[in-house]
Amino acid sequence: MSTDEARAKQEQLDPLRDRPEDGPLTTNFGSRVDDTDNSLSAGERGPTLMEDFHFREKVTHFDHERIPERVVHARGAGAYGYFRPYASLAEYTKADFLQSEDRETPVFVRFSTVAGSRGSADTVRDVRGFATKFYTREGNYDLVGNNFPVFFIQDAIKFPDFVHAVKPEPDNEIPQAQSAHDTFWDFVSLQPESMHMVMWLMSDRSIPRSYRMMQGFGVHTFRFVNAEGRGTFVKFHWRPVLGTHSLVWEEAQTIAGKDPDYNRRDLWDAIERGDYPEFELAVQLVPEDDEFRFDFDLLDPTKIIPEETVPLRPIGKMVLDRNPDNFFAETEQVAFHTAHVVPGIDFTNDPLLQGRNFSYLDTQLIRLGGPNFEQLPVNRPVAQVRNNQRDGYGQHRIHPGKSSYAPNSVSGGCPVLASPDAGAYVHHQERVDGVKIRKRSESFSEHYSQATLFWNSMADWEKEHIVAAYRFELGKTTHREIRERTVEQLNHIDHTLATAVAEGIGVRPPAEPAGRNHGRTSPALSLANSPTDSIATRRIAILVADGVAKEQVSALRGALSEAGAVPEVLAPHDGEVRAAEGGTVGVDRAMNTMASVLYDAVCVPGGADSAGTLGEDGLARHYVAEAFKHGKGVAALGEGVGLLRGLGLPGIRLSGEGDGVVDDHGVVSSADGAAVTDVAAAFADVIACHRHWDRDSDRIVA
Ligand code: HDE
Repeated sequence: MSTDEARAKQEQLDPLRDRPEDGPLTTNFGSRVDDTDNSLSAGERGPTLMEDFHFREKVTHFDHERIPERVVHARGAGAYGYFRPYASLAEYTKADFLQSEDRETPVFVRFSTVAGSRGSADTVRDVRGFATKFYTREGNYDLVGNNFPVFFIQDAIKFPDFVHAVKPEPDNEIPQAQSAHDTFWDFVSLQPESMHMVMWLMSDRSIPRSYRMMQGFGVHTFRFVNAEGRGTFVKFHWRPVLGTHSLVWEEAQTIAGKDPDYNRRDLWDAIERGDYPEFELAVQLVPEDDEFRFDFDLLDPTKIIPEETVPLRPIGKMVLDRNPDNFFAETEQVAFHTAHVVPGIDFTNDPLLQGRNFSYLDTQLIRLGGPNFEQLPVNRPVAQVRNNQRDGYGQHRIHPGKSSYAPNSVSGGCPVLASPDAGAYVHHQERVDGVKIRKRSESFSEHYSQATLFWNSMADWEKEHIVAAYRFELGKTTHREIRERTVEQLNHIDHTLATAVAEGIGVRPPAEPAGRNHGRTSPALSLANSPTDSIATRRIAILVADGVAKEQVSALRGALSEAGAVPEVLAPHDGEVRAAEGGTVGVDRAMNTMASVLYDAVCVPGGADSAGTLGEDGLARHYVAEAFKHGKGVAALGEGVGLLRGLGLPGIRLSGEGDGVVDDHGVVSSADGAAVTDVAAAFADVIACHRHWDRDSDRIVA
């Protein structure tokens, strides 16, 4: 962190950190303890005594350690950091933290999955939460977003139904953290407003490679308000500096078993290494006069404003540079609330947002045990808190004086009210007329055109993945009518999509389209258009065995590290292997403790003995074949090329002797004479592309 302001939150937390080395073991009331292994008993073999206060306190506290997990977004990972605007946004908002490029605001971010329990796997097909708490000088501002820009439903009153449908089924609590089951598809197939969001869910966006490589969206249209009281509609976007990248479905499923903490670990490790995740905050601004200029309602949270219609305006950058000290105290107890706003940021009448403004406070009361959760260290604002709210479980504040009401005279009227000029929050004045009515606005009634826009904007490989995802998920449903109804819905989005899905799930394809595809696209929606210019923080497995060409390993390692990647040497066993040139090469990890799916790319250096041993080793062959199957960068040098040949990678040309460096569909191979630096450069290029989808990888058995 660079400024005092950015450090304000950590300075507040510092005195609260209890370190075990600071003194001897004590009870919770401070009495020192000389034995914590044996309970006090009547005789060595006798019963435990009630008067053993240490035993009772220790066990009672343990008995009460658990709190309810979040009803949604139960599994998450958090980090601290800071946010800094690029320039003043005073023209649009008076929010203090957006007034100057010199202002750094501390933040805490929690990323999450939605459907699974606290202990579920990270890489399930799901939406990801992206919730940011800005500890501003005017109080906490929470931007509680997701990695998709739209939502499943338009009105918060349907949220309990939606969540009941996606959660494990109530009779047997199966399946965990999956939407691939009857109740989810039953609900969404009866719910055309879900169709757009479900397209996102079936796309690779729902299996991010990393929390550091996914976008975040505020989803709703919010409102900026400037010092003159002028409102401007605003949509918030977080854009990862490393680009937006995803796993493939088979890989995600394997990772769920090999490393269920994959995304959590990735975030933690990156911050520990000093590879601080960075996200740019961008906004789409719409003048209030333009509220009705779109062919959808700005208040409808199942719609995006295409970036091509209203361009993104980058307004600042967030850097996450500190892991929490204690998962429970910080990541579990952090309490976000959409109604935590600061002057200059206001709501709109989006019915989903309006309902969220109720739900988030309500849920914290049960989850964190009462109304004083805002006093928990991670939730405490750096701004001063002063009011007449009193008592309740876990009250940490001591409020001297006689009055706890307003108006009062016994305390001289204190605490006094603030004026808007002194920073009081004043709700934006918006004229509202209407009859009391339970009715969805007509302007919310069109549900397919943006799902079509999303589909039309996908690259061919993205479309293939989407069709495969629908087939997988619907293939897990047992009610035929659910499958048929979903295909009918898809036919409103695109006929080829509906047909392709129907063919995979044993449903008769629709005879003709339900409507005409409008043909519009939004290139910004495709992952194919995400930046592919960096290999920073990519994990690369270098496979070695006894007799490896040490110089190649060092040169590869050096070049890849130089470019910011994280290469690791893996061998059939831990410790070290013998080098062809004499001496040894250190091993970072034994191959059996890791898996190819945990790396972004795999490389086999030369050395006849090493390549020969690995070529006979099923695990090593599997590493390369699986990486190939998942479209990852693969490289081999010298005799290492033999291992690739042995795998018979379909449709790939490998270099022969004297061929130099060959890059064929992201498989880099080189003969003995080629300079390692050239191989490393070609390898870096193919890794930066993230994945190579034009391979014939379906024929690979990995
Ligand atoms: Fe949430 N949501 N949500 N949600 N949500 C919760 O609050 C809710 C919605 C989001 O890391 C809960 O503290 C309703 C949209 C995130 O702690 C709960 C509706 C978006 C997180 C709740 C929505 C989100 C939550 C559960 C429909 C993206 C995790 C625990 C109207 C813009 C925050 C909690 C964290 C968590 C209610 C829909 C994002 C129950 C009623 C849309 C990132 O209050």
